[in-house]
Amino acid sequence: MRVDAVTLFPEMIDRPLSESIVGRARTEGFLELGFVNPRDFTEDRHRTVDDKPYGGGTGMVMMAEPVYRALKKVRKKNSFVILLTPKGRRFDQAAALELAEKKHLVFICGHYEGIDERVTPLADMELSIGDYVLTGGEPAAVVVIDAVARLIPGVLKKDDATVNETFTGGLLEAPHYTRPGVWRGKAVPPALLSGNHKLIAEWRSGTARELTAKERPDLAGPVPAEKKPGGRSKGFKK
Ligand code: 6GU
Repeated sequence: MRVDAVTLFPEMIDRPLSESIVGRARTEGFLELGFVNPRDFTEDRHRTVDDKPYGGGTGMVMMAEPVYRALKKVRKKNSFVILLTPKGRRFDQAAALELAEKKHLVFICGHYEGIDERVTPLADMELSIGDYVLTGGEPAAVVVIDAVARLIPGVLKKDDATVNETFTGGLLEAPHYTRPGVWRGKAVPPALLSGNHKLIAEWRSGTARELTAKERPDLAGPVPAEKKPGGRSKGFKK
């Protein structure tokens, strides 16, 4: 897959996606990642890419023309163009699976207060990674590209690593354990030590179901009747 990012800050995307699994996917050619900087498509002495918002207000707005020219440079017939913006469709695993089917993704990253609204029709999709505000689309691009890259066949060693995992089946995944069998008095669930593959699979699916019902009853998937809405998630317990 080829991915290009239209961004004023290519290093914000390039650096985090040079490590670990995605870094290797790039060196092995599963993922080609390129960058195009709107600043390189300006013509004034100061290479201006932003200006004050019409109607007043704080912050600066990215001008349409440099973004348009940068996009024009990388966009091909088969490109799927994604505008990263907090008002976009919420990114989730289903969206990652959709994007993993594309040959060429182009991400447009806004910065400052956003991009001139008139570039929006240039995109095939507007995407947000959640209901909070980032300084720009670049961290969101890292998140989306990471989630998509690991779905490219060959990127993960075991093909089924993406089959049983959290969200793909509409459930959270059962927890994982490794050696030692007893760590500081805490034992690994006996089913996992049984060597009985059927028992292990049953433990994992049962545990996944319970965990999802308790922590994320909002998730799709087979949810037990006793699901209780409004439960606070683990990370927020006092
Ligand atoms: Cl895609 N961009 C910005 N600036 N903030 C966000 C976002 C994107 N997704 C969530 N917050």
